[in-house]
Amino acid sequence: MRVFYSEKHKLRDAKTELHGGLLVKPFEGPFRAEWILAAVKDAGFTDVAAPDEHGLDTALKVHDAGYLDFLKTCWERWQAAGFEGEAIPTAFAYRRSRMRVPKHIDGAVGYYANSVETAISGGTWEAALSSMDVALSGADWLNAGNRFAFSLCRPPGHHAGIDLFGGYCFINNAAVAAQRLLDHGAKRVAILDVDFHHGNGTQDITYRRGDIFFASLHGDPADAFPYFLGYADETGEGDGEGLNANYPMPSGTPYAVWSQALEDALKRITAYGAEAIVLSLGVDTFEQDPISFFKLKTPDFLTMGEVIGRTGVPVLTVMEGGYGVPEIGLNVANVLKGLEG
Ligand code: Q9C
Ligand code: ZN
Repeated sequence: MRVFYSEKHKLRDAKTELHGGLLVKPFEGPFRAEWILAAVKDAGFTDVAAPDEHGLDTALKVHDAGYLDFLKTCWERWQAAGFEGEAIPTAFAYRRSRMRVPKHIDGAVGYYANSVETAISGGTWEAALSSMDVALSGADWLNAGNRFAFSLCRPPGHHAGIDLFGGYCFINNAAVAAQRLLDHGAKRVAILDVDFHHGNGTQDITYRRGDIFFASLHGDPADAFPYFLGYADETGEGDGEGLNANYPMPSGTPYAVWSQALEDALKRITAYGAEAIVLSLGVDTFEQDPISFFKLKTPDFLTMGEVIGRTGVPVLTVMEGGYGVPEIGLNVANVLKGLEG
C-alpha cells in the first residue's frame, strides 16, 4: 500500500474553533496528521510519496465554481474588510430567505457555511488544495492498477458539500477522488464513510447520481453533528434513487453492533457492482475520542479493515476525522493492515 502525504497540511492551523460558546484551540490540528504518519510508518507502511498537483478540473465536477473561488479568496477578502480575527460566519441564509451570494465577505462566509466551528484562516486554501491532491494521487495509484492506497488527507473533506464548508472540511477529498476513478473509466464506485459523523457533504454531492453509491455509518443525527442530514430514510433521488444508505446509531454503540451495519453496507456495495471503494476513514468512532460517542476499541479497527478487504474490491482510503489522543495513529494503521489481510 502506498501512502500519500503532503507537508502542506501544516498550512491549515487555525487559532480558533467555536465550541460551547468559547473560542478554543481547534480539535482538528496539524498534530493529527503527524501522529498518523508516524504510526503508519511504524506499522511498516514506509512507501510514503508526495502528491502530484492536479489543478481544479476534477474538483469542478463535484463543487460549485463560485464556492471554490470563495474558498480561494476568503482570507484575503476577510482581511481587506478590516476584520482582525479568523473568518467565522455570523449571518445565514435561512428558511424563506433569499439564496443569493452577498457581495460582502461577512455575508458570503455565512452563505457558504453549513456550520460555524470551522474558522477560515490564512493558509487554509493552500492546505485544502494539497489535501485534495493527496486524495487524487491515491486515486491515480488505483487507476494505475494497484489495489490499495492511503491518502493521508488533512484537512478532512466529508462535510464539504457542493457549495458548503464546515465540520473542519473545505474540499470533499473523497468525492473528488471518486470522480477521478470514474473519469478513468470506472462505471460505478462506492464511497463508504465510517467516520463517526454523517458524511453530509458527500451525500450532498452524490445524492442524485447513479455512478456513486454512498453509505455512511454514524452517530444518530438527532443527537450528533451534523444534525440536519444522515437519517435512514434518505435513500437518494433521481438517478441516485436507492443508492444512498445511512446507518445512524445511538450513543455507546460497540463494534459488535456497528459491524452489523458495516456488513449490510458492504453487501449493498458489492450488489451495486462497485469497481472501487473510496473509504472515508474517520477513527473518531474510537472509545476515547473527545467529541464522539461510539465505543470502538483499537483491535476493532484491524477487524474493520479485514472485513472491508475481504470484498476483494480495490480500496482508496481517504483520511477524515479522529481527534484528541495519539491512538488515532495506531487505529488508522490497524485499518490499513486489516485491508491488506
Ligand atoms: N467542537 C470530522 O470528523 N462539531 N468533522 C464539533 C466540538 C463538529 C467533525 C464539536 C465536528 C466536525 C471530519
Ligand atoms: Zn468525524
